[in-house]
Amino acid sequence: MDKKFKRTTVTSALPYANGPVHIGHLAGVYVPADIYVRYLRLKKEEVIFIGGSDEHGVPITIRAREEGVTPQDIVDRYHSLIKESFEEFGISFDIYSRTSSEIHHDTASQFFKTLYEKGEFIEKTTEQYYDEEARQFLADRYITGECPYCHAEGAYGDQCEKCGSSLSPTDLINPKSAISGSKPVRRETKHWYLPLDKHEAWLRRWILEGHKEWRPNVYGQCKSWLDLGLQPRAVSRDLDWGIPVPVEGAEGKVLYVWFDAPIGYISNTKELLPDSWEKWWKDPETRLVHFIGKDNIVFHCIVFPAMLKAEGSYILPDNVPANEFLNLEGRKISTSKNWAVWLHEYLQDFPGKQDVLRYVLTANAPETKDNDFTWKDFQARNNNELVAVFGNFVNRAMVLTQKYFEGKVPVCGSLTGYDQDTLQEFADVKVRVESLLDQFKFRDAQKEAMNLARIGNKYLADMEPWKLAKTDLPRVATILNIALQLVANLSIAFEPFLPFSTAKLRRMLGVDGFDWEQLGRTDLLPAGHPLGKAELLFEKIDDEAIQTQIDKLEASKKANETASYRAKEVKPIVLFEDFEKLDIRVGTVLECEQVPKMKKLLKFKIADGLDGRTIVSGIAQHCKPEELVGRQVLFVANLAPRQFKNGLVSEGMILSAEDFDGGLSVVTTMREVKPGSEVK
Ligand code: B3M
Ligand code: ZN
Repeated sequence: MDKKFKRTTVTSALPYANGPVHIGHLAGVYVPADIYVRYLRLKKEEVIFIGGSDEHGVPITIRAREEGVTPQDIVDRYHSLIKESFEEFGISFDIYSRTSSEIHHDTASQFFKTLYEKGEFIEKTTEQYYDEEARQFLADRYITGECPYCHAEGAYGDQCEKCGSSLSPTDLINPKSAISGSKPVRRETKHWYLPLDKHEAWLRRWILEGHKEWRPNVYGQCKSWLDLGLQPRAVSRDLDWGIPVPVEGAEGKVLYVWFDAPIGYISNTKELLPDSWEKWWKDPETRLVHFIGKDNIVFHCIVFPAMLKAEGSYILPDNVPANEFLNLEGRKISTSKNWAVWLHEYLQDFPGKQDVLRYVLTANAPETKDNDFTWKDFQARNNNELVAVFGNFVNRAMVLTQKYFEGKVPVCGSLTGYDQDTLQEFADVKVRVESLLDQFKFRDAQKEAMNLARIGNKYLADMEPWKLAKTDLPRVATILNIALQLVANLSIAFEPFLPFSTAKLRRMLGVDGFDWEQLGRTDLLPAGHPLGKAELLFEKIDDEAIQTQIDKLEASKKANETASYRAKEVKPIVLFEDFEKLDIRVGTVLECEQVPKMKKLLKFKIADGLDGRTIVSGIAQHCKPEELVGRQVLFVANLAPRQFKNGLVSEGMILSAEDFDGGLSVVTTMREVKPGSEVK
């Protein structure tokens, strides 16, 4: 650890208590955080690991309404389920608490008051949408309507998923409440805002100059937020679930969930260490690290630091190693479509195999880009790596020692060059694994650890001690001594990653534990040391078990496809002469490319039988540019040109069919026609 720090406070995102947790959560946040904390503990560093459930926010109230229960019922149910899943997977929190706790309500309330009294907020009265039927103000996500830019239906009050524009609810054409379906009305309401614009200058310096070492995805996201310019952000909401705004005249208002949730890290530390929590949050010699998913970057790198700074007595995060997303069998994990591997279900199907999942998720960790989990890969990594390499090596070393030396570590004689090379390779690993872990490169660090097992496995395979037993027992003793030292090393190197298996391994070796410092040493087990009983570390997973999982996913795919589906209601009748105003034509795609920095947009050069034109279309997530070049598409030729934020102008609109799951398929002609042909 950096010399200027004495201790580390590690937090991991507080999952919303409105559903169970799945492999995406584990891979993105909790396994990496746990690896890191276990590593620091092994190094005997001072560290605490803070977790908990996020129990406020609109989705929880909606869910409660749907089920006809109270929000508290919902969070009670999922908080326990989530907590249990984490325990079962060995996520070694020092505390896993919740934001509905009294101590959290007090802490967050006090935090708000301090900022309020210091004059760190501005108060603004604005008009917001109100659902008269549901009798409540509507959160941005609960208002849908037509996008004012691309005219797609179903845009949300905060963003259009089609063209990626960020919106405010009042931008929407024909807004509708997602709660009651009724047309919302505008009502005045007062809220408190954190003026992020006032914090922009120091945030720029602190992040853009001071934290160049942050992961490129984190740094990049912060930079684009800062470059767009920060705006004041409301920190209160009109809602009856949450922490009441502790100010007179604020009846019916609660703290915005993203204001109170990060304070949850502090409250949970207080709950854990009532007398010494402050040193973990206020001492400049404490290093604060937030493990999160990429959708939480702005809150942890910009909003929460601004809150902490405004309060005045807190330290700021030193690093925020955010991960990208994990997909499942090529599709985005989706709770509502049941496209997920739920942790509690995994454990029913694969009891005792927590480490296998931890291993596979780390091997595929979405550290630098979105990654894919597939059951076939899960099986292959288990069978070809954990079983065939790691398990096989350990098992051979144990069984042979049992057979030839009555289960006692044999005496090491003189070493050959090959012995020495093998040991040297092992010794170098410590530095490499450490440096990778220090940089939050868990995937590569685990790969290095696995390399140790490969070296060991190869060593035994090359030495073939079983063939030497009759002729040269002292040589067999040396080989097995070396092999056992390597096994002991594996139990250290893998401890942060595979806590269950390494505990088993220590039992098998008859030792209580090692320190990280001992990694790479070749005298971990003295000659004569009695080993414990050999157990199977990992076992093969057969095709049938994998097929069962694939079938399960297929079943939810089917269920979604056949879920009773009815097309959208038809729009009001238009006259023929109105239809004729629309000039739809066929064009041939000459060029098609992704628009830099705008993930959803593709830029087309279209041959239109005239001078050609440029069309920008928000379909990048649905098709690859190279698939479109040379194809004929339909486009609206007389749509008013539209300018995008980056200055790009779109001269028309390419027509696509929208599937009921939101997927888009570009419309084309049945046979080739001349570019510019009219569509009638
Ligand atoms: N509950 C969002 C999420 O689970 C939110 C994180 C809070 S961390 C303070 O993605
Ligand atoms: Zn749009």
